[in-house]
Amino acid sequence: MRVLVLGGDGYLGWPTALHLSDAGDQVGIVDNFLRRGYDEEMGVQSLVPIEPLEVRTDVWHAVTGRRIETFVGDLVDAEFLLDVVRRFRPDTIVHFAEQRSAPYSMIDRAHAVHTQHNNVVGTLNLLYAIAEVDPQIHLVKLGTMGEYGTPNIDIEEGWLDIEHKGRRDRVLFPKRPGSFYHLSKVHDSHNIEFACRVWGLRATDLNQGVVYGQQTPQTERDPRLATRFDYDAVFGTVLNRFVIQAVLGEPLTVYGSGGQTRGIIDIQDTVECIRLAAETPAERGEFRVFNQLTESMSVEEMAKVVADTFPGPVEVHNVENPRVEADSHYYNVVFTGLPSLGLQPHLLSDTLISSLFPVVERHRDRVDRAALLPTVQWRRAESALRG
Ligand code: NAD
Ligand code: USQ
Repeated sequence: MRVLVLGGDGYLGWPTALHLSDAGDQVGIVDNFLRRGYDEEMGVQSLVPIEPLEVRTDVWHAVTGRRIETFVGDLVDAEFLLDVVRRFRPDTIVHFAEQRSAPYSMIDRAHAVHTQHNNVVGTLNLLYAIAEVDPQIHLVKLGTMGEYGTPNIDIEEGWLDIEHKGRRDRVLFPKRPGSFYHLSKVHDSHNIEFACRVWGLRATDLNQGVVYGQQTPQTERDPRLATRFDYDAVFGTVLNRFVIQAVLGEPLTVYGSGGQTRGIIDIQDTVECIRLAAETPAERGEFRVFNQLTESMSVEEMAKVVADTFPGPVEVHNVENPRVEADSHYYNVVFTGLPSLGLQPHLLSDTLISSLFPVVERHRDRVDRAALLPTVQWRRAESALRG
């Protein structure tokens, strides 16, 4: 297959590009290095040093003999994107290229507008490019479990069969997300479903849970192939942060009571899910949704697994929750689509010991401890309104 990976310089896009290239696909990467720019804006850096994209692809070629073509530019630039899709002629486009931090989207108006403009307009441009160049192209889009929020009913895979006043229908699952970032994914999902229904495009929306981990069999082949690993309170995700806090002897920062439950997934399973979804495309006109997670756990339970697995003392602190989210709720997610395609999940406790603690130990001197503390408050807009 010819696969174009949008956002292929990022945390998940880079190891996915390598995984697909290793599986024999012809891979191209599109990225505008927006994520590297956020590091400068926030004054932080990846825990694990990362090479520039051209060095990464050169090393991959040296190690495997396989080439990955790169296209540097912005999805918000419709002409650029159309030109890339025309030139590369992909069978599949995997779309990771979005601003993906919930706290970043909640900093202020400018960051909320940037997030939704970058994400929604980029995806809309992509839908038009696919429709114009070749509607057969299969779009594999990274959505997020946070689109659903925490409803008091089971979370189905994207669609819900309902009965109302004696009539039945199948509707998109109702969404109640928790940040302007998560909302941007909801808007994307609606736009993609519309393009499938009206133009006959084919798409798989992967509602992925929180990812943890840093290594895949491909990135381990050379240190210069490493993917980024974020730990700061804006871009660091919960488990990656807890691991770093444990190794440094800092308390694990459980927000609120820690009862909030989330789907989680190992980075090695993420890249495999993408391969599975790409190799068994949706039908023409189909908007297919998979929930992409392997375990569900409350934040408190995540802290406990990290503390119990770490070979040393670990303190857990309940800090005031900077977010507005339910911390005591029902959570039961259906995820049968990806296992039915053959996914064999990794487990959190195994990855902590075999990979995560050692990686963090090696790079612990690069941690800026001040960046661990949460600064972005969800309630800020409300207090500003009150004056
Ligand atoms: P990341 O920020 O590390 O990677 C995103 C990449 O896309 C970056 O390299 C960035 O420069 C690029 N990009 C962003 N906007 C672009 C634009 N307009 N044009 C070109 N390139 C652009 O993020 P990640 O953690 O790798 O996440 C990838 C995707 O997976 C995101 O869509 C995210 O919402 C989704 N996701 C991530 C997680 C997670 O835990 N990391 C969980 C669920 C879903
Ligand atoms: N949390 C803590 N302590 C911390 C950090 C986070 O208790 O130090 C809590 C948060 O309050 C939240 C949960 O952990 O309840 C998850 O937070 P997170 O920052 O790990 O995840 P989130 O903001 O939801 O975003 C991340 C990725 C995003 C992706 C999403 C998947 O940044 O790109 O879409 O995970 S999901 O959560 O399923 O929507």
